[in-house]
Amino acid sequence: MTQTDEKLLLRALNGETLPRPPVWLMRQAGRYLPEYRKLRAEAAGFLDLCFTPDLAVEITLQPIRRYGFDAAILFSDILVLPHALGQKVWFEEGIGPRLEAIETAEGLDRLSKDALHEALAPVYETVRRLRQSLPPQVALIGFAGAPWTVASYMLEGGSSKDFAAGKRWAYGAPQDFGRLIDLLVEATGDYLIAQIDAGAEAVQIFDSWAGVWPEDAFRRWCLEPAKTLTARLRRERPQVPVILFPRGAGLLYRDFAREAGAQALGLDTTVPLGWAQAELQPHVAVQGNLDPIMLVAGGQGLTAAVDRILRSLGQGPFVFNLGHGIVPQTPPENVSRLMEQIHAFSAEHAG
Ligand code: 1CP
Repeated sequence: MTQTDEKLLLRALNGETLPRPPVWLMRQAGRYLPEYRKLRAEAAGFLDLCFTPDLAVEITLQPIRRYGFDAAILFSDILVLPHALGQKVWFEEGIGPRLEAIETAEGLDRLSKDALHEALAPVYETVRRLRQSLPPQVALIGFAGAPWTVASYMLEGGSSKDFAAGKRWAYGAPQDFGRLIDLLVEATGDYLIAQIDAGAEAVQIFDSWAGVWPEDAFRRWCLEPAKTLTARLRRERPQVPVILFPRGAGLLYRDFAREAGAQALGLDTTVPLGWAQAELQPHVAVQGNLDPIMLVAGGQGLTAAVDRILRSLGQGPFVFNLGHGIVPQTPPENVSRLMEQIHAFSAEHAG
């Protein structure tokens, strides 16, 4: 394939500045779409959606059909990994993810990678089918949670406001906590490589809760694992770009850009655009960072915010996205307006 035939997402991730940036949205499949809610209501449970390739493929394709995004992200969840390591995981209506919390070092010993690929085989099948059914210009993104973010759910037993369980392990029993992080680095690498072999063309690693640590702990539990994982992916599957999303990293985004070794960084909503242009884009492609609530509010505020992002980050290698996942209250027509605006920007800049 000549470079100009290559998919827009892959060109941007590989460092090209494009007249019109590729666009996809984190959590682009999901509860803001009526067609998702319909399938969800008919399914036995959320994990069944993730582990039934017919349903997972259909849900992945729904936002592609409706909006024409430049990339599809595999429909699954970061918590299928603890499930595949042998931890009990379920989703409670109205509450969210629940896990049988690991409370002792012996609890860690019961986790095992032995049945990983067997448990995740339906996810790989979904990836294979997606590669066959996506339109030729649409890139397929595989994903996993970063070790710390996944560990936080494993130790808390679900979502958390203060991450006290994970932090107590990290500060009070760093060796045991390190053992869990090491296991997750390995298992996540195995999992992403299998997604790539099934057809994923880029991978994103979500460290949604990276922003809760002091600097030294951040380096040890977020930056170091990201480096190890990225180095393995670049060594073993060098053709596939890696996007890291250390949400809330603040000034330490700079260290991620210089040290982590990924092709791209996902920026959260708080990262200043001028700073990202000056400090991050010389090192990596960037992705982001519209406030998801701006997409709910819509109107002129949305138009102005999108324009600012396009005019600043668009001057370097850039993928348009949100600064965190799309929220269920998002009016679907606001996403249509966003797409029109990005495509119009492209027409203006091509001429
Ligand atoms: O009730 C429902 O229908 C389930 C809602 C839902 C959906 C649609 C959950 C439960 N997960 C998902 C899909 C999902 N999760 C995707 C699909 C692909 C896409 O279209 O983008 C992805 C990439 C994720 C990743 C994920 N899950 C993250 C990282 C990204 C982020 O948003 O920070 C996290 C932290 C999770 C855990 C999780 N799973 C589900 C929920 C509601 C949560 C978050 C809970 C919390 O805030 O702690």
